[in-house]
Amino acid sequence: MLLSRVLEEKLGSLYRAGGRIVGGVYLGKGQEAFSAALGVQLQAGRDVYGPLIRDQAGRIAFGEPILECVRTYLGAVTGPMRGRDGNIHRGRPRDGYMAMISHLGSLLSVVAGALFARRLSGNLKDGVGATSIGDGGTSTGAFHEGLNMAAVEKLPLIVSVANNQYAYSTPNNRQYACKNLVDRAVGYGVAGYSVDATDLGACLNVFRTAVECARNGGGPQMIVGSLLRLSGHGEHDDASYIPNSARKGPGTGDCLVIAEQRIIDEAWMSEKEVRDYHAEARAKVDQAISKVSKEPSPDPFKEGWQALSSADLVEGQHEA
Ligand SMILES: Cc1ncc(C[n+]2csc(CCOP(=O)(O)OP(=O)(O)O)c2C)c(N)n1
Ligand SMILES: [Mg+2]
Repeated sequence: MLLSRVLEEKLGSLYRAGGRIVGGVYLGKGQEAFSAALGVQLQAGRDVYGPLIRDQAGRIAFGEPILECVRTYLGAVTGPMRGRDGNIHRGRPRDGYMAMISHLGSLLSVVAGALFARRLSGNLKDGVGATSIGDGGTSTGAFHEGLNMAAVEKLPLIVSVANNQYAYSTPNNRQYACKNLVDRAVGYGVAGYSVDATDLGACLNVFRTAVECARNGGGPQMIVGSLLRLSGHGEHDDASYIPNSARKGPGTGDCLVIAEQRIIDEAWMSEKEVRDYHAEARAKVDQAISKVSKEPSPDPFKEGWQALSSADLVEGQHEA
């Protein structure tokens, strides 16, 4: 959570400084607990993961080195997309780590499809798949089609719904008319859970339970976490449409601050140890940025045009 926060703050400042980052920067500020709590339950190699734009913490928890993130944002040819696709559109699909297409539901059927393909070829074993969606994304056709298919096939799919109260500038009361988004799980015959996504302990518990259920044949699991988006939609957006009144009250706090306070209150760590972790995270991020800054961009005369830019990523092809 902390490494994700520090990394994203750095990416945000590089974006605002101009020139270093092409395309947008989308942050998961305030969603780290919900995202990381899912990521730590998954195992690279065994499971499929399709993270979305607010899942930097989940990506790190899943095992993605921060260098892969920095190389993608800075367009280095050494990155997983060889500097050919930016920011959150990165992954290693051959390893079950899906490259994001869109934030609006399309990854649900991609992850469901990967699980189905593994089952048909006898490779699924006890693997599960997970992806995320926002409150706005649950209104899209892709979300409903994907979830229905996963439910009918009883696929071991975990869908984490981060209800951060806004879809860009659209508030919840203009987004859906059911009482709670978790009601949508019932309609598809899917197990549903609600959690305060600013509470790290609660998030860890709910994802542990859901992933275990999916591994043991319980079919799709949908977890709705409530929180508030603590950044703009992207760094180009100042979120001035969020009224101050929405920033108060339970479930609107900063999960990282809350988790650190709890760790100190419970005497699991001293304040100094927490500060040391901050310094360590800053050093790791600075090191990664400085290393990647010296790495080359792609050479258009040498690059091919595969959708997944390295030959190594394309199914069935390997670099010599
Ligand atoms: C078809 C389409 N329309 C619009 C967009 C731009 N867009 C990307 S994410 C987003 C809002 C998503 O809101 P939500 O699902 O609540 O996720 P959050 O951003 O809050 O994490 C929009 C409008 C898009 N990517 N695709
Ligand atoms: Mg939202």
